[in-house]
Amino acid sequence: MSDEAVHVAMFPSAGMGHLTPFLRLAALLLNNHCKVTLINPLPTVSHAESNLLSHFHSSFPHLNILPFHLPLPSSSPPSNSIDPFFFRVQTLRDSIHLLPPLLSSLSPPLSAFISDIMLISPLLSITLKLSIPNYTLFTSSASMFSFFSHFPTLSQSLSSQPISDSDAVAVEVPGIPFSPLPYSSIPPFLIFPTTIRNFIMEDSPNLTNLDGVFANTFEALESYSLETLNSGKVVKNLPPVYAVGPFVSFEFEKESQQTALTKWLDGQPIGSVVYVCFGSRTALGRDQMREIGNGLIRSGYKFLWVVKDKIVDKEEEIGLDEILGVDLVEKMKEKGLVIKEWVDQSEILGHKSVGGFVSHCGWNSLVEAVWNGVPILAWPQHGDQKINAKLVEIGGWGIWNKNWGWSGELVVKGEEIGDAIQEMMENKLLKLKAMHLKEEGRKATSVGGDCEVTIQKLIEKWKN
Ligand code: BUP
Repeated sequence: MSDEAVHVAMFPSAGMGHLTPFLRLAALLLNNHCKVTLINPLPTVSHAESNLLSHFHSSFPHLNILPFHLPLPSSSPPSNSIDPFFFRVQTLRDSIHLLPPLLSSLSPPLSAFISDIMLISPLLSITLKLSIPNYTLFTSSASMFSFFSHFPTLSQSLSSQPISDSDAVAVEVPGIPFSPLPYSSIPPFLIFPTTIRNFIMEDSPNLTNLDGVFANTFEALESYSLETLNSGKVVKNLPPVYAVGPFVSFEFEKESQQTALTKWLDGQPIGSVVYVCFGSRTALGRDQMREIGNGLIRSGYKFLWVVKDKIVDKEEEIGLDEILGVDLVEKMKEKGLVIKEWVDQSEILGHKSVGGFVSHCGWNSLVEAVWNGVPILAWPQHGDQKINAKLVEIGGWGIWNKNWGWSGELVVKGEEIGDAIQEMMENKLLKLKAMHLKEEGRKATSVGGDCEVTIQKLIEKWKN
């Protein structure tokens, strides 16, 4: 069988935090002469997703895009507060029965199917029927994957009653290097009955039916979790977890309007700029954003801050003056750049003038920071982010002030933020650790490194 006959279908779910790693893995497979079919649910939720897909297709014209037109959802989101990306996951799961006729037209026959973790249960009946080896790409840390795998067992001991001191109460989670995990670090939507919790309760037991799990991580970053997962100590009969990270950004991710940013960064001294971004789906409250502005000024460092006012970019319509207030915008002018547009974050983190990253600890952002040796001021907001923040802290390449809580729990004051930024920027040990991980990450992706060897072995396996 020729390499080209290895045909992999990939099915991401919603949001840039999921689409980006899928496309980075797709690029790895395409560069290794696989045929890739990308299932593309339409319409996309955000502009950022449509733009990235179109850039990707221009870079890889031989990518086969399979449009998957979704029916209108049978119900509207229960309230305005629901995250539209979560709602999309629900629609995808409800629509999966429409996929088989589209798959049957694919040629050559599929060698493997790689789907988002949130889609594995509804997809299983299809892939099992068609006898296609079934993989998932887990888009968060291996620690978080341990949590996900162990969740049905863990859920039995979780109290749905509010706990008065949620830092003091902790639960054991095999595979997490800092277990026991305090209650306060468990994603709140998994403690109480929610749709996402129901999905995980359904999906987690199905992990043992998969052929493998891809993870955007590497030995030096998460050796404990990888070892524990792969030795069956988290869940018996779990399929292999393949560490194929750190995923690197590709040419298709370059943003044309970035030139002005790069020019500004070029003019700053090495390691002097703080980069601030809370990911593609976190819109902080305006009070909190104004405190961040004050904190950045107080820190005394130059900064590049990506502001998001709405969860979905299609709804961003209000200018910075209104979001942050004219006075603050004016005061910040000489000290840094504040932008509302999508930026090429990987390129920013790779710029020599960037010395620290105030991050929500989305996994892609953290891996991009590692790739570039940039220390972190962790400020987790939702979901998996406290688990990821703790990994940064124990790895010694960032700091985390746990009193800052989850998004919206309290408004952290500018003084505290400014002081924490100074601490991150001035702590030489953080930089040393970050640089060490950078070197290890580069080894993992170099010729003969873990990432390349694993991908090559899997491609060989799929040929047979
Ligand atoms: Br905003 C923004 N440019 O302007 P995470 C984000 N990104 O390149 P999230 C940009 O989006 P989940 C921007 O580099 C990363 O690859 C960033 O993923 C990129 O967080 C991605 O870090 C964001 O995992 O997703 O968006 O909260 O909730 O799935 O973790």
